[in-house]
Amino acid sequence: MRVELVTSTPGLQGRPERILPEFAFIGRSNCGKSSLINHVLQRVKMARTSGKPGKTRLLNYYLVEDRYFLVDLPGYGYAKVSKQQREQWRRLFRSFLACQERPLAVVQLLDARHKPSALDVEVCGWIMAAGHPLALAATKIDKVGANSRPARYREIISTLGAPAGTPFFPTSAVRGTGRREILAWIDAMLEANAPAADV
Ligand SMILES: Nc1nc2c(ncn2[C@@H]2O[C@H](COP(=O)(O)OP(=O)(O)OP(=O)(O)O)[C@@H](O)[C@H]2O)c(=O)[nH]1
Ligand SMILES: [Mg+2]
Repeated sequence: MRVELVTSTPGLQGRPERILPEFAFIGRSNCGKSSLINHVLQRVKMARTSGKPGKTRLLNYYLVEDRYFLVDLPGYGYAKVSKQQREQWRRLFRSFLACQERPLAVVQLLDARHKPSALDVEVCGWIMAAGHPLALAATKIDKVGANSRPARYREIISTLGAPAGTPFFPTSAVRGTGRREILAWIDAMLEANAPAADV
């Protein structure tokens, strides 16, 4: 798989000039976005990960197969940031979603161990309201016993209020689960021209 980190930028003005379909990975701080991106791209340390929340501070654009961008976004909901930083994140993410010139689909990641937070629910609402294709990924499923998983997945979907049929991927970057399914979804979206722009 040909992958290249093309841009790391704190704001929207630094996004790549090239317009290609974008698949953004979004979720709480520490939920495993960067790890899942590394797993999907089959790179050990392409996206930087950390045991401490708040690692990814920039929008990182990975060009994949010269065909689309995977975008690693800073996580939300990290308690130790100032109100001002929180507000900044909110503005950044909302304008990221509002931009209609770039075809965008969003994968929202949720730690399989926890019930989605109020902020997860709010963010999911923004994505749906913006009209972008949405998929959900439960992360770190290796940390949940196989018997409890179906109930956790149901809780995630019902708490978020995601519409029936929303693609849902159980994933584990540690065990290597979910890569094939996510890549198949991305391929299907590209073939259907689904991340569409309004221009
Ligand atoms: N057991 C397990 N741990 C994981 C998995 N994915 C990520 N982790 C761990 O969770 C922590 C956070 O992972 P990151 O990928 O840095 O999380 P992130 O969502 O990018 O975090 P921010 O950039 O801070 O928003 C790290 O300690 C990872 O090793 C997984 O599938 N299973
Ligand atoms: Mg990260």
